Amino acid sequence: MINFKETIFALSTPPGKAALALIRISGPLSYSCIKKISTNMPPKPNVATLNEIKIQKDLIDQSITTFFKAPKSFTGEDMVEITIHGSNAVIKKIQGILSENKGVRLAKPGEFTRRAFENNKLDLTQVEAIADIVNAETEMQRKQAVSHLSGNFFKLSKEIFEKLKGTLANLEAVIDFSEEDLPENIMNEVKEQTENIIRSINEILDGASIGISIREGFLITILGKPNTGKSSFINKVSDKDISIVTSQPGTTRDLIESFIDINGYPFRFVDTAGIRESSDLVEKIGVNKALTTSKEADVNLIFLNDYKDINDFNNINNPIFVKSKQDLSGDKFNDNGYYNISSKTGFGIKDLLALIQGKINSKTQNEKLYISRERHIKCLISAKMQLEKSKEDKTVDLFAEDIRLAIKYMSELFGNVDIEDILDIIFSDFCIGK
Ligand SMILES: Nc1nc2c(ncn2[C@@H]2O[C@H](COP(=O)(O)OP(=O)(O)OP(=O)(O)O)[C@@H](O)[C@H]2O)c(=O)[nH]1
Ligand SMILES: [Mg+2]
Repeated sequence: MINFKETIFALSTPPGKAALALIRISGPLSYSCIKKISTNMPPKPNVATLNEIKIQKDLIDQSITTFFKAPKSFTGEDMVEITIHGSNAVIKKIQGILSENKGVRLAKPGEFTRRAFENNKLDLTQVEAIADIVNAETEMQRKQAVSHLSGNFFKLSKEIFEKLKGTLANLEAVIDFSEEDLPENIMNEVKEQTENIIRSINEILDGASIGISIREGFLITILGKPNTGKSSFINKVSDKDISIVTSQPGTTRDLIESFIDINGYPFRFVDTAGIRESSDLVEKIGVNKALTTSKEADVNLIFLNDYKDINDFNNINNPIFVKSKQDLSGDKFNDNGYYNISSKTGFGIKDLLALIQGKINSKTQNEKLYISRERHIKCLISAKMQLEKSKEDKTVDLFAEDIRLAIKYMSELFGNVDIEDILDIIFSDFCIGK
C-alpha cells in the first residue's frame, strides 16, 4: 500500500536536453521543500511566479513555480510544479536536493495518477484513458482516449450499474414482502429490466472490435501472386525500405508489418509471401501465414498479375484488387474491378489509400463510444453472462444472487471493489512523473 505521508517528486517531461523541463512534487512537504530553496514562492495557489531556485547564494536555475493546494490539484494533495530549463545538470541537481529532505522521495511509475485515483479525483476508466492519451499516435486514437477521459464510458457503465441496483432492489422486495404489499407484475418488470440491461451491454460490446482496431491499428493485409509488387508497395507507403524487393518471385517469406498514420487513421499494413504452390518448406509456411492473417484483416489488398487471377482469391474477405507497375502499362486507375498503381512513380497510391480509408470509415461512427481494453470487455462480458444466467428457471433468491454478481462485475470497472491486484497491472503502464 502507498504511504500517503510521503512526498513524491519526478521529472514529468522526457529526460534529455530541451528548452524546458517540469518537475512535479506532491504530498504534505511539497510546498516547504521547494520554499526552502526559493526566492519567490507563489503567494497563493494556482498562480505562477518567476522564482529563483537557490542554495544559499548559489543560483541553481530560474523557474516558473506553481502551487496547487489540496484538494484542488491533480493528485488531490498539495502539489508544486517547477518548470526549469531542460538541462540534465539542472534536473540532476534539483532532484538531488529534493531527495535530501526526509520524507521526500522519487515517485514510482504512475504514482501521481495512482494518488489521484486513491483520492477520488479519477475513476479507473479515466486512469486508463490517461495512459491511452500518452500512448496515442494518431488523431483517431487521441479522440478515443479523450472520450474515455471525459468520462463517457464511465457514465454509460454507471447508468447500467444503477439500473442493476434498481433491479436488485425490486428482487429484494419480492423476497422480503408478501405478495399483497407488492405492485402487480413486479417479476415481469424485473425481467424486462434485465433484458434492457443486456441490450445496453451488447451495444457497448458491439463497438469493441472497432475500438481494438483503433487502439492497435486497422489491419491491411497485402496479399497476392508472387512478384506483383507487394513489398515495393509497403516500402512506398511506409516511406522506408522495410521489406526486401528483388525480381525473383518468392522473395518475401515472413510477415513484415508497418504502422502508418493516414489522415489520423491508424493502420497496420502487413506484407506477405506471394501465394503459390511451392515445395520449399519455408515458403509454404510463409504462404500459410499470409492466408491466416488475411482472415483477420479489415481490408485485403490483393495484388494481381492479370485480371483472371481474381478467381484464385474468391474466398478472401474484404478484398480490394490491385495491379501494380502501372508505369509500364499506362492504364488508368480504376479498371473494371481492380485498380492500377505504381510504386515506382506513385501513380494511384493516394487514391488507393483513400479507398482503404473509405472502407474503414464506413465501419466507424463519429460519436460512437468504442471500448478497447481487455479489462473493460471482460467485465462487461462477465456481467452480461451473469444476466443471461439469471433468465434460467430459478428461485427469486438465486435470481437476486445473479444480479448481485453482475453488479460486482460492473463495479470492478470503476475500481470500487477489491481490486488491489488489477491496480498494479494498470499503473505499470505508466511512466515516472505521470
Ligand atoms: N516498373 C515497376 N516495377 C515494379 C513496381 N513494383 C515492383 N516492381 C518490380 O517488381 C519486382 C517484384 O517486386 P516486389 O515488390 O519484390 O514483389 P512482391 O510481390 O513482393 O514479390 P514476392 O515477395 O516474391 O511475392 C521487382 O523487380 C520490383 O522492382 C512498379 O510499380 N513498377
Ligand atoms: Mg515481397
